[in-house]
Amino acid sequence: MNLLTILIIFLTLLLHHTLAASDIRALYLFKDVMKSNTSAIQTNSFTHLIIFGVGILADGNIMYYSNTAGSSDVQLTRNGTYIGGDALAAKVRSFKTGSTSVKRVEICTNSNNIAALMQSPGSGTNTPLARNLAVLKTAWNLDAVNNNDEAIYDKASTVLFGRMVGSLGYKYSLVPYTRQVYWVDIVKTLGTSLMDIAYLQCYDGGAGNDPVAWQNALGVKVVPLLWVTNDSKPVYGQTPAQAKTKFTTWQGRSALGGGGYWNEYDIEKMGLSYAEYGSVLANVFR
Ligand SMILES: *[C@@H]1O[C@H](CO)[C@@H](O)[C@H](O)[C@H]1NC(C)=O
Ligand SMILES: *[C@@H]1O[C@H](CO)[C@@H](O)[C@H](O)[C@H]1NC(C)=O
Ligand SMILES: CC(=O)N[C@H]1CO[C@H](CO)[C@@H](O)[C@@H]1O
Repeated sequence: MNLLTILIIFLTLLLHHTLAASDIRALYLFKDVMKSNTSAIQTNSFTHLIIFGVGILADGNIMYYSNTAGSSDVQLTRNGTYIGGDALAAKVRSFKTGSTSVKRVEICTNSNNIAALMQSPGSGTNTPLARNLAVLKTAWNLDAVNNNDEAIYDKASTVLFGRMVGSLGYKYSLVPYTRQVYWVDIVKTLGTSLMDIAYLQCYDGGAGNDPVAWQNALGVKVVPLLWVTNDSKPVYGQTPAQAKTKFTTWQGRSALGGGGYWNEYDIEKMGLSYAEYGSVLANVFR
């Protein structure tokens, strides 16, 4: 073999590895991050954390809604200033620091107020919403905004908002459970360098979803999500062994982006093991 052949083989393998990377191991954080077990979250193979319950108000300010007994809602921004407190900022920043497997932290928002805000005052980077998202990104050291629209599905405002968060340096991920045609259109319009990950709900309303079919349709890496054992909708709960079977079957059919779980509140409430759920992901997705 001459050097050129070796180089071509090397580059082909590198490209294949890049395209085939299936190493996203996601965990949705439903419980107040001030109350959940940070060190367990950091040390059990999870690479992508998505903080649930971040909401956008009609005036463009941002809230962190408590889903945890004994916690209260926290207003995070006021007119372009971070007011969520140093302790909360330090907590979120800590996920990616020290001894940790975490590489990316996202905030998960629904689409309330987005259409009205994109109408007025618009999607410019000097609007209150853009300035609030910019200061929050810095305060929390965030990487992405996760679009959890399950109700509004307005393409025009979603595209404007997506480009706005992109211009602030965020990635813009999605987490659908239904409406594949709508999401294919959104991904196609925004492009996969901005919309780079599709977490896919494969429980509850999305229990029938096939992540391989979604990945083929969307043209972006799909990360199927399973719901851990829980007492809220027990029928959708998956033990680590059940999750391993599902993830292994999907991954055997086609290389996915990775896998993940909804959610750490149930892991703690039900006395489950972060290590067992994390090692299933570490085993199947690398
Ligand atoms: C957090 O999880 C670790 C295991 O990763 C455990 O050793 C520790 O006791 C837990 N802390 C609390 C406060 O539950
Ligand atoms: C919001 O901030 C802008 C820019 O700093 C300032 O011009 C404006 O007066 C502020 N509005 C309020 C209500 O504080
Ligand atoms: C408390 C409770 O009902 N937990 C259930 C959560 O989901 C799993 C899987 O379906 C059940 O085995 C548990 O009993």
